[in-house]
Amino acid sequence: MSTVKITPVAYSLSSSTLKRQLIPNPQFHRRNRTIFTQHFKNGTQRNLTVSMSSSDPLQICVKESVTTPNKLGDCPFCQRVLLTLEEKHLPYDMKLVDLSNKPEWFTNINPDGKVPVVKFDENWVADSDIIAKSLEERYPNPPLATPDEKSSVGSKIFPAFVGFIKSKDPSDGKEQGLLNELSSFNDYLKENGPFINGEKISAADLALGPKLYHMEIALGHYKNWSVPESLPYVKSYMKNIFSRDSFVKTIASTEDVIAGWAKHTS
Ligand SMILES: N[C@@H](CCC(=O)N[C@@H](CS)C(=O)NCC(=O)O)C(=O)O
Repeated sequence: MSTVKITPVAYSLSSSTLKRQLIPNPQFHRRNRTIFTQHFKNGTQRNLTVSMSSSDPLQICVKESVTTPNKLGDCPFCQRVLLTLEEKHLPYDMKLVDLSNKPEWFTNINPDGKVPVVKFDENWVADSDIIAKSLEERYPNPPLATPDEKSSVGSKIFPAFVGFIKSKDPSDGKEQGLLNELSSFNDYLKENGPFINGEKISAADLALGPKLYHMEIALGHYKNWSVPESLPYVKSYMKNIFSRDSFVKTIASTEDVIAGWAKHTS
């Protein structure tokens, strides 16, 4: 359960006084702070800041493993958000969701039925892209934002991988499509790496890393395919990201990734 810290007040207030007299002021509701406006009988008013400290765990709903109960599953979008939380050193509570039998409490939170979902203040927010942006805005340190002009680097790799894994016809050009995307990324990293934004990891790497992990495992298993040696910058980028503490802590098992892609290959 999150605790609420009240900072700083010039006088003491009982909790009943707080309930009676403090009205959240939406105009000031931003980042991890809410500013309440206290109204006095004589018509005067005063603002009080109520803040979530960065030690309060954020609630996040993620996919549960399909092979091992009570373990994190194989959703790359969930891992992206978990990586962001880890890299920002933010504590969190994971709620595992069985996506094959979604519980009612979860569909009440998110009628779309998709994970990840994160609770900010009293609202559950869906979609890894929106969540990552919101985390950056609320918890700017350490900064992880990728500059706009670099934020879509590598973004065509995942759709190309999905096209290839679903492909039944070896001559349909899907493998070559993936190789072309990886090759452009290799050239980019050679010039600009080791990460998308240069020396430091950023949001775009945290989005791409889990997708490359799925690509490596699923294509290795279903197509006996791996990233060619001719793309050394991509290979070392993957090794670098997969070996980070944040990645190791939030990684899906090989078995779950293989099980997750099975329906796309039959
Ligand atoms: N665009 C969403 C995609 C999330 C998504 O597709 N999640 C999958 C798991 S990897 C899901 O919840 N699927 C459940 C369903 O569609 O019923 C994001 O970035 O968060």
